Amino acid sequence: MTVERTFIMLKPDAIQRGLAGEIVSRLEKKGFKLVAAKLMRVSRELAEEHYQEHRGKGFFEPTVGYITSSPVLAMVWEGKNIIALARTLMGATNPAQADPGSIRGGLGMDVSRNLIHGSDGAESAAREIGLYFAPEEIVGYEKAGEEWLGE
Ligand code: IDP
Ligand code: MG
Repeated sequence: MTVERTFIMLKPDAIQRGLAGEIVSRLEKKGFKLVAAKLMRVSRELAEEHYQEHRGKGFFEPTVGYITSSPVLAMVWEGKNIIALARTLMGATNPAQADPGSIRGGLGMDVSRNLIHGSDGAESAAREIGLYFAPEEIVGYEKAGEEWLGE
């Protein structure tokens, strides 16, 4: 396991429903380290770039509309094997099928409002972090208790 960084975004429904604290808390309790965060409105151009792999699919336009409809909380989190671990914590894309203990499965009901985005691999993590953050916005630091998270 190597230390990785992943791009995690709380989508407009998470902010509007007042679930940002709950979701950030789950990420913190897992042991992940927050290294960048900003509340922002995603432009259509950025949303289309973010979801470029889905261009042409039926849910592309609605997803771009959803992501640009209201502010999001864009973040970079760091940890050993975090890309895969964060995907597990988030749960399946469709909250109706996600494990009820997961963020999507526990807090959401419908695939069109699934609360959270997390990078699905090392390449997409690097690409998405670069889309949303300038290098100087990412803040590395020593976090208390890191020695208790693994060997
Ligand atoms: P992921 O977010 O779990 O990686 P993807 O398949 O990459 O899932 O889809 C990107 C996003 O597009 C989803 O998180 C969700 O917001 C939206 N989406 C995917 N499939 C559907 C669908 O069938 N209906 C509505 N929205 C969808
Ligand atoms: Mg995806």
